[in-house]
Amino acid sequence: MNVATNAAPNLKKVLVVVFTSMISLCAAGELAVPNACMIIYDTTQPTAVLQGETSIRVPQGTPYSDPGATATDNMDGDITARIVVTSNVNTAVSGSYSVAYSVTDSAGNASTTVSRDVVVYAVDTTRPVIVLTGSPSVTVEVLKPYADAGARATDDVDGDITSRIVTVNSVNSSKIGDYAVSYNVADSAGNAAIQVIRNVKVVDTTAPVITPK
Ligand SMILES: [Ca+2]
Ligand SMILES: [Ca+2]
Repeated sequence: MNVATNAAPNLKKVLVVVFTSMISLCAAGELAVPNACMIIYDTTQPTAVLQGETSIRVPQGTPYSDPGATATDNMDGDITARIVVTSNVNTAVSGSYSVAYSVTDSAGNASTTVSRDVVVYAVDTTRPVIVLTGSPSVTVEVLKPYADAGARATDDVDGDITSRIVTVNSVNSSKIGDYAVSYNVADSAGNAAIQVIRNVKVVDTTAPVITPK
């Protein structure tokens, strides 16, 4: 009988015993050989790190380019190429979406999943509307104070934007003439309302008073 052929199965048994013992010791934290446990028994999960912002807003109908993520592992090093990306982003429809990144190292340890919120917002192309308060045409007596009645503005997206109205009031109530008060406003998307104007006429309808000397 050949000694070598008998030795091989025994060597295999010894190696199995040694290897499983090391794994047990590593699992119990009792193997005091530097890095040995990391080499044979990697229990450290890799780390995925988001690139770019954690929340991104995208106008509806425009392409979305994701900044991605990177991943590293204590044993495998840079494993960015192994990242699995899960995304439900649909820029055709406004709403909230998510892009998730996870990665697994060679030992099968999965990273914590990191994710990014992607908000696809409807693009506002509708002008706000300005509505005058009071009459569009006003007559005031000269030398009497003129108090403008103002206007209100609403937008389909921004709602009440009256406080953003820019009013230009040229009325000089101490001088007879025709004046205008103009109102302009824009919504948050930069759509300007059609300008509204109130005409103000300053007149003198008061008869002079004759005072005897
Ligand atoms: Ca690892
Ligand atoms: Ca609008």
